[in-house]
Amino acid sequence: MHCRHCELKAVIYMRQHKLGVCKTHYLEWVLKQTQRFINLYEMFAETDRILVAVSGGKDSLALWDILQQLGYNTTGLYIGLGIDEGIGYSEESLKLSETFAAKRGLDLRVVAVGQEYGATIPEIAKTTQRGKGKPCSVCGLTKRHIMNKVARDGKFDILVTGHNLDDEAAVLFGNTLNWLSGYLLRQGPVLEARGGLIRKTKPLCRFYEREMAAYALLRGIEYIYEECPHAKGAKTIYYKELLNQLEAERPGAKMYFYLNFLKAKERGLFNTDIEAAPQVLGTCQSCGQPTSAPELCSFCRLMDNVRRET
Ligand code: Q46
Ligand code: ZN
Ligand code: ZN
Repeated sequence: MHCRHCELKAVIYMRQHKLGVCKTHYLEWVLKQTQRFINLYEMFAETDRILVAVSGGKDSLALWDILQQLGYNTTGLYIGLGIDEGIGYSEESLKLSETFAAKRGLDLRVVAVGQEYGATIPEIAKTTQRGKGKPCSVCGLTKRHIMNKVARDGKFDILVTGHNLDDEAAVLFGNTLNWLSGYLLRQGPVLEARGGLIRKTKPLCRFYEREMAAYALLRGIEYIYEECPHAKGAKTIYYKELLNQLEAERPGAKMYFYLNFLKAKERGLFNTDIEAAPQVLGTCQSCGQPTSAPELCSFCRLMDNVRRET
């Protein structure tokens, strides 16, 4: 098959767009599309200072690469979780993130949870009730806490993450299956700042996962292929598989599922007056970050627990 725009062979065919393109036109298409989404959802401005959450995976590194090419002012943030599990997951992903930043002369901030807070994610998980089973809930809580802290301390305007369409569709599927209206209301390409929580956006939310894998490959980005070992068996992975089956039968199903959800939200399908009423946020007496709890935020309560148990 030939590229739609030139005589060269197409390197990728996107069934949902009925579009096949060569390497040059694909890379150009990704940049243009990302800029279009940034404008469409009013994600950020040229002058904004952007903090990019990077994990060493294809999506976050591709996102950083795209934003740099588009000329945005970016700084990376890598959070060292201390997850090894025989494959040296954290060590390897840090190395790849550092190499990526060094090659492009970009600024990467690294926060190692173990050094900063005296216990790694698996250690925190072991010592707390919350960590029974998978460490994912303490991991998620810790990452959100650190991302917000670094963004606030560094006076960044916005935090961006590399979530792609497959991620968003899977989360949407889970939220819809359970009709979690609060989560449904908060899901979208932009999460506005409120009460000390930094504004967040997902510039890749309309790209399929395979499109980002192709982008990373064609740009020669070295990323960690392995998923975090704790991702195995996660519900979102199961939902992704189900959605992929649907997509195989009906190209574009994933994309329309997500886009039509965004349209429905815009039209006020959900009762935003009741559901979206922002929780009143107070300030944590220990770390100064926003919290809906009376004294300490959930991260500080978690770390208090860890200190008591160790
Ligand atoms: S939450 Fe769980 Fe992920 Fe943390 S422990 Fe690994 S799988 S990294 S997105
Ligand atoms: Zn071409
Ligand atoms: Zn706190």
